[in-house]
Amino acid sequence: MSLVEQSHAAGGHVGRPLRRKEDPRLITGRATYVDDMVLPGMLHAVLVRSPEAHAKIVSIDTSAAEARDDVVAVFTGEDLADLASALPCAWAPEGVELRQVEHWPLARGEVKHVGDPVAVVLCEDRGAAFDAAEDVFVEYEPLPAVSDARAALRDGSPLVHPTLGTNESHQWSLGGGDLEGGFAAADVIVERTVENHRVSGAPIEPRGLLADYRAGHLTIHSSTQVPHFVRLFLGLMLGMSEERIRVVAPEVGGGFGAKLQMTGEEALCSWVSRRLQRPVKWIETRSEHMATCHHGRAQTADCRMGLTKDGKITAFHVKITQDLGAYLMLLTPTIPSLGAFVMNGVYDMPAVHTDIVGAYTNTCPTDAIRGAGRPEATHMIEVMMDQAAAELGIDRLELRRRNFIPKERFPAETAIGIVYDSGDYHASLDKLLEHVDVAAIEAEKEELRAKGILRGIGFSTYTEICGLAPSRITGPAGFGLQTGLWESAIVRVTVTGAVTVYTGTSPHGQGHETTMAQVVADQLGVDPENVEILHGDTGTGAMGLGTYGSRSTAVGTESISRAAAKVAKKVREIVAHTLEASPDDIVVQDGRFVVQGSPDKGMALADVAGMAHVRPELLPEGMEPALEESSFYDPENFVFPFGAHACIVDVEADTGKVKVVRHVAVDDCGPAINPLLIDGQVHGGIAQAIGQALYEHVAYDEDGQLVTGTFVDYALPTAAELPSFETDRTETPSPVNTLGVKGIGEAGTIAATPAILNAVVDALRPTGVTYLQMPLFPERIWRAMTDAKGGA
Ligand code: MCN
Repeated sequence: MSLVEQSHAAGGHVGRPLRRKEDPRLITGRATYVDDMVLPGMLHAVLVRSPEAHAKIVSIDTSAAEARDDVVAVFTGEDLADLASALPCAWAPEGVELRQVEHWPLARGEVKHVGDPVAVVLCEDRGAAFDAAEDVFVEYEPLPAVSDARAALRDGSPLVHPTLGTNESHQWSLGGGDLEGGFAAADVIVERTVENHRVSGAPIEPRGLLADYRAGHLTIHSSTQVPHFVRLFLGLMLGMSEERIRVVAPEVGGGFGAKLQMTGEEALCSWVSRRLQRPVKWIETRSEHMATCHHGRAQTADCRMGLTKDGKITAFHVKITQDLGAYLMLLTPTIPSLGAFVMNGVYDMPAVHTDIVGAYTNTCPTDAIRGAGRPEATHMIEVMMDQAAAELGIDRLELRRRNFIPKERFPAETAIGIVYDSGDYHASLDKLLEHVDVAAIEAEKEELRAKGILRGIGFSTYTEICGLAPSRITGPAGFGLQTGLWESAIVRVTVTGAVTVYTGTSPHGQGHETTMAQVVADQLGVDPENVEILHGDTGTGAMGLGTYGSRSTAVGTESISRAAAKVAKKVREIVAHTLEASPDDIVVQDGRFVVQGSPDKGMALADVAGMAHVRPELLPEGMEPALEESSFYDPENFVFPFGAHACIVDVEADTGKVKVVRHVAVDDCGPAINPLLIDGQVHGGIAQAIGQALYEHVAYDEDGQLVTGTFVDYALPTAAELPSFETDRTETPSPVNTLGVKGIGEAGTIAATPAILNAVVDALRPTGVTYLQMPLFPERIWRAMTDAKGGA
């Protein structure tokens, strides 16, 4: 039994739907976001950004801005010559050489995309800084631009970085099994191009920071998911030793991957603060966010799936063209590789191969947005499964079942050599079908058609790779991200028995203060209300690598649990010593450490803590005083959550407008620490997937002008567009960690888009439409129906 299962069984706090401890301050406006912070002498930074997609900077005239009374300073790229380095280079999978250029916080010589910053204006008043930015006159000489990745790879395309001589940054492949043999053995080969278009993270709170350099030390509050990374890279860029830099992520109003960079603005404002010896605040506007905060997805894939006539997959080949945007951010080239790791999905595929080519375009850089590579891969696999089922004339759920990796096979090594930890794919599909009466939905289709409504149902069965950590695989010796990723934690019990936990993870909406407290509470026999979780501060917290890749539970909470287990062991030894029992007989029961079988013989944590702090002479011989332990946890493997989703849609036959009627999700993230929070994560993820499938699209025109610069053009779904989601779970523990847990933070975005697309295609089949691409805008659907009819 995993630790979480034991807690479930013992009626502990784990497994209970506790409400989030952090919510009262968040929903009563008592939380402190960066923009709430004010320091004496603080300046506001406003960036002057390029309106051109690609242009030579002929001159920048700052004199009019500088002449204004309210302007304190204006800086351009030339002023930053004393930065020790450019922004960090991107990591690449082992053996892949990236063609990349230096990326500076302010452009030098040329701008490469709309929004590329060229100057910064500093004023005491933010409004004045915006006005003054209008007085910075930049003369641009426009250059030819390219905004489409496939076009960028064609001969004769304008070059984003002429010094590289090509728009291709790199090629990379990951595969296993006999691909040629697999296709030769196939009776049917299904080929489709699958689009995962560009989206924005669009957190409610855009990015923002407050940098304060004084007396040789820099403190920067930043709305970031990765404070420790920011400190490391700030040190390198500013030429400062890390112990002089403190990065604090205060309340962070959503990230969705958009805040996992070391950004140019963080480096720029820190540099300005050092130069002017004054605090500098920068708060991103929504339009800036849309144009300059990295986007995600932007992958077009040519997919080929070979199958026998009775539906066994023999080979799967995917060729991805990734739109990198104008520069490589930290993870840009590795995003498709995360998808490639799980390109066989939940299926037993003997041969799988992913080829990736990265193309520069004159657009905002792309990087990780919730799911990062795995929504794209799942979309490719699951759309192809439906297309293959239709071509073979086999029921699409039956096709899936015939190919599922059976549960007896776990831990299951896939064709590319990744080992899936645990899974039961039949069980999650069975559970999904307990909620969805497919026959009844088929019957409803007929009735609704008479009213001009086309009803469709779509499915996806998925797995994903998360718990990003194992250095063995992610580090230079492996084939992943070029860095070891682990987590650390400190668990401290004060003299009065209060528990403080320091974690290196850095939540931005996930509710860690609640779920992490639940785990510690059960280990130490206290109430979760009395466990304080401190995070997001390099100055006081434990070292850690941040929150992304659904890693905080499987890596961060596991690390905390390990440190808490060490504290609990010490407590058991003290109690046993005091009560003259064996430590092995001491158990946590009803909030006390008691002798098993004699619940009246025991001690509360507070009593033990008091003794450990002030009466060391009463402790077992040689034991150090106090109760504090730490842990560094580097797991052996990733974890692989899985599940099955169904989506039911109605499409208006006259207009092509799609309404999601129901979305049912059965997910498995191992034993639940908090089912309420898991539901919240799944709801948010599905909403984001519905957004991608039906409404959201970051679009550029052919010249590289951003067409969707505000929420007027970039449509985020609201509650009005979304149904009430139906969720359920199976719980299959992971053998990788003692808690048995896997991640859930991205599952909704990973699983849901293919279910939606497959549902829309299912709805449209009577009209002759057999395939569609996202985004499923009404016009696109209407045109497909019209074309299928042979033109209106
Ligand atoms: N959980 C649980 N039991 C489990 C597994 C998870 O109770 N068996 C809970 C966890 O304790 C945690 C939550 O579910 O409270 C998510 O945990 P996990 O899956 O480990 O994901 P992370 O905490 O690492 O969060 C990262 C993930 C990512 S990558 C993005 S992007 C994302 C997301 O979480 N961005 C979010 N969820 C978000 N939610 C909000 N509100 N805002 C964002 O920006």
